[in-house]
Amino acid sequence: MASLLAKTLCFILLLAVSSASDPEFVYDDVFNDPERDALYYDTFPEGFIWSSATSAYQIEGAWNEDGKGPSIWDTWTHEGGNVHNDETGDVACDSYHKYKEDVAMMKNLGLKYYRFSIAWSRVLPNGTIDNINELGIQYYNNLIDELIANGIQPMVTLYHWDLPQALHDSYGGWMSEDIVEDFANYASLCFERFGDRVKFWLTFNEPWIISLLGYESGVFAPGVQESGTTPYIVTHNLIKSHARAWHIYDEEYRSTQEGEVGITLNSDWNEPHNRSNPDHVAASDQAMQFNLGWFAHPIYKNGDYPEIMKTRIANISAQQGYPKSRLPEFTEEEKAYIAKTGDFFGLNHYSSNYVVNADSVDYSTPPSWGKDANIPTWKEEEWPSSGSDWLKPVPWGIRQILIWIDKEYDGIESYVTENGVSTKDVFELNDESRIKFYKSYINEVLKAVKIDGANCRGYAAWSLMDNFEWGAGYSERFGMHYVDFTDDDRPRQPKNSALFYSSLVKDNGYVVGSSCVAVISTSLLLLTLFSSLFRSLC
Ligand code: GBE
Repeated sequence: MASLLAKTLCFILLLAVSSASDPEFVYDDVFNDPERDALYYDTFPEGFIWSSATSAYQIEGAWNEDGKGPSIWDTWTHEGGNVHNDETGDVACDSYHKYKEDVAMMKNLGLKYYRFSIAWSRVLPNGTIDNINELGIQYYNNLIDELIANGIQPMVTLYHWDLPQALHDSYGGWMSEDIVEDFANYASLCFERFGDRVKFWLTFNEPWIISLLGYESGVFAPGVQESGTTPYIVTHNLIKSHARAWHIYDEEYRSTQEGEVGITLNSDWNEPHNRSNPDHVAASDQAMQFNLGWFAHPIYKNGDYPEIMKTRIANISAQQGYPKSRLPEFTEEEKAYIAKTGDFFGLNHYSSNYVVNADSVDYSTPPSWGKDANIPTWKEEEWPSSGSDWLKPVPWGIRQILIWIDKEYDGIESYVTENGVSTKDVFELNDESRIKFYKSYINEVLKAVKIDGANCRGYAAWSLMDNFEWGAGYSERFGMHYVDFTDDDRPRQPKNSALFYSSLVKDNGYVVGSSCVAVISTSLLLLTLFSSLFRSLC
């Protein structure tokens, strides 16, 4: 009797121990390396910021209402031929009229932060400070007040791609240095009018996309195709504009408003295909410098572009017969002004690649950023897919990119300002694929913070709701809420991912799931029962 009892006890204990240590995988068919991919149970540090993100052109609609001036995206979508089915953001989610509903959705999710952007041409219809549209200002005041009344702090992007058309028409927008003054006036106006309540500012969203999709491939507004030259000039002006805005805040507003100003950069992670091959490791670093470093090196380090960009572009330009490097130079004075103008690092991240070193350099013309960077990257066929060709979920990549940023920029305070996944345009509230994405990616952020010590302080899910997905129109959906774009009321419905995200936020991370807890506690209970039974028998 006693030996039978002992055996049973041993068996139950074994069961409990093995089930507690059995690795759990989110994408168990693809990413199932126990060291790398096992789900990690822990919570985020107290005060970790949970948010969701949107942008003005993608949700507001009301494109010409109450005095708003046109932006380059109004022109681009109205022109036809540039967007899936010639869809536009004319109405989008109609958030201009439905912002209270949006705020109620965030509140239901339990979010304490909301990342949105201001449409420059809604507050300054011509882009210039001589004509302020008070009705536009009123809209953002209403939104901000509504947020704060519901206990939600605004995180505001000043520029999410919707340049006032008038500035493009008058001097070529970002292609001209004249933009720096106009952006500075716009930023200053926003700090002045909204800064009493907004403490978290982002100057630009994804300048890499602005420069390369807007002025190199020309697949985004304003559709300029001047590869290998104009994108470098555009970036030069974006960086100068960022630095001006930061200095204005620092000198005129920081002491009274006590907020922070950063920028949001986007990049895939580029994983060395073979980590023990130094060429692959160098190629990975080169890829990261050409993507993030192009902007982050000047802003967070020394006011200048990464060395590898300077030498490569100078050399390739010379071979191509250019009298000087296609990469513009900052003066010493400009470098000093630009260096250290980021209070925190904003990261938008969606996917990853493998990278190896290139065999040779392509000196042919026309020049391009791609030839200058010259890094072969790819995504593995077997990696999971999504509603967007460019987005293959690779959860472990976000951990690596956060580590890279932490190391490269000396432990700078960082925020994931966007991360999320698309599904195709079908009515689907049970969005399992999005739950898997968030569950695995946020878990890797947790590992970066708790295991690797990366100084990441917050996470914003893209997106609060389905919205206008740029060139893809409404055909790719990133929302945690479903929006019916065929209904004039644009009704919103929570998807299952919204419930998942809100419970993760409520737990502030991953608490040991019911299955594991159940096995352990049942075993303990049985153990107690058996031992008292055993004692009474003896
Ligand atoms: C972000 O961009 C944006 O900030 C946000 O506004 C957007 O909705 C979200 O991600 C989801 O895309 O013809 O292959 O060159 C490329 C992330 C489309 C970067 C995909 C647009 C990656 C920018 C079109 N890219 N995206 S093409």
